[in-house]
Amino acid sequence: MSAPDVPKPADASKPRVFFAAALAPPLRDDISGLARRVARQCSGRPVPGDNLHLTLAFIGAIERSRLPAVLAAGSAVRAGATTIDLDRLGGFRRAAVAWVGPSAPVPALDALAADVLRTLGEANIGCDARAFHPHVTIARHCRAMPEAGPAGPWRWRIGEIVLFESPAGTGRSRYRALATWPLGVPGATCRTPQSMPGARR
Ligand code: 2AM
Repeated sequence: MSAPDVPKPADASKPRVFFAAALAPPLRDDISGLARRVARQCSGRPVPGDNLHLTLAFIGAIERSRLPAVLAAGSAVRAGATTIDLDRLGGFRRAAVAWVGPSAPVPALDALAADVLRTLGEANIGCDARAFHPHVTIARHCRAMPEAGPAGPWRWRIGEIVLFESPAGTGRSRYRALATWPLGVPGATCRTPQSMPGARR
């Protein structure tokens, strides 16, 4: 995969970025419905459909000058597409969030996250080193935790990865996709909003 032009982030100084797999319709609509139900039960706030994702590597605030290296790292990911089952509902009490995720380890998903970490490491880009616990956060600011247990299952084919910018400050803001790479297509160029049809420059 080759490195693309660098898109301009909303905050030009220090964008806060992470690599993730993003939910797309129609699955996104199903999980949005679940998010609304769970948020109601937990007295929390549902995550907007556009924001539903599974984080693969959280980089955090980074100098704008480092973005080309982050994009090159995304282009160096070699892992292929994978399919997972979202079949468990749970919560992280300390973070006051509810999530849906796979009930058992998915080696191909672990390998994808490890591959992203590898390319970031090779580019000397630091990121959150906590163990990988794959989950899609569906509700935030939960005053109660959801009853943990089986959910769905919803089958999800993860065919691409996205570099997102998370606007700092407001908890209600939408993430912005800076670039997207198809998985398992060696040599593929990433798509950026600038190169997408109808995108504004
Ligand atoms: P969460 O969904 O469990 O809150 C953007 O913040 C995304 O990166 C979220 O999916 C968040 O996980 C994840 N993330 C991982 N490590 C993070 C960190 N140290 N700080 C903020 N978000 C983090």
